[in-house]
Order: sequence, then structure tokens, then C-alpha cells
Amino acid sequence: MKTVYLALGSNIGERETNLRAAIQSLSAAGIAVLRESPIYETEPVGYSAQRWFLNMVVEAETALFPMQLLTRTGKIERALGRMRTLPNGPRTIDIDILLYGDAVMRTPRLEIPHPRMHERRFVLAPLADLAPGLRHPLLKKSIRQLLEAAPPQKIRLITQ
Ligand code: GSY
Repeated sequence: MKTVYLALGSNIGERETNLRAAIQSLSAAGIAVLRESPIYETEPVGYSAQRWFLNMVVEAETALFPMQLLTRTGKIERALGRMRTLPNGPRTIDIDILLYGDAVMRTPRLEIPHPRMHERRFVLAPLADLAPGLRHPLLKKSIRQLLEAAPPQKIRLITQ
């Protein structure tokens, strides 16, 4: 069993309902969600002319290998009606693999740790709520330290 951290985001439709549906689907797909962060409302990064996101992070346990995990999360995104109109555009649900134990891997389809997690407050803030002392396996810094150093981004806590 591996402990994994997944980032969830939604900025289309009933955003909180989409997050909750993703958590339900993960549990049904062999990805047991152990803990959930609070939900944050966050300014879009990248393509700014879109609705603000709801973002959160879950800690989960799974026996799936990384590529199997990616396939399952991709299926859940599609099943929940993910539409990709623009490269960094709006989405019903996005599920990103942030960390897979302390594994480091780089393939054309999947990079672990997630290659942009350390620069995204919308990921680091909820991850720090769950695991502030966890060390990034490549950067060797704690999530708390990465959050302190991350570029500015408007985020606000909406649920505890
Ligand atoms: O990779 C996640 C999708 N995404 C987000 C997001 O989840 N939240 C915010 N605030 N901005 C984002 N830009 C992209 S792309």
C-alpha cells in the first residue's frame, strides 16, 4: 500500500458537488481516501478569464501502481464530464497526482512529484493543512517551507 496525495479542482457547475463526487468515485476505484483538506476558493492560474476554482487535497491509500492510478483518475475525470476546451481552461473536475509515497518518476504521461506543485498555492495550502512537515522528495523542503516561498495567488478558505 502507498500513501498518495491528490489535488482536486473544479470551476464549472456545482463545484463543491463535483469535488464530493470525485471523492466518492476514488473510494469506489480502489483509492481509499483517508483524509480530506478544507476547500479553498482560488484565483485561476494560467488562463485568468475564467471562474475561480474550488480546490482541495486528499490523502489516500492505494495498491495501484502510478500508471494504474493515472488511468483510474483519468476515467473518473471523464465520467464526471470533464471538458477540456482550452489547455489551461475551465474544467468540471481535475484530479492531479501530487505525491506517490516518496517516489520520483518522469515519463511522457506522468511526472511524480507533480512538476508544478511547488509553485501553486492552490495546491500547497490544502496540502499543508494535511501534511505540513512532509518533504518534497526532489526539492527536500517541507510543504510548509514551499508554501512560504510560493508566488502570490489569491486564495480563501471556504470550509474547515
Ligand atoms: O491543474 C489544475 C487546474 N488548474 C487550476 C486549479 O485547479 N486552480 C486554480 N486556481 N488555477 C488553476 N489553473 C489550472 S490549469
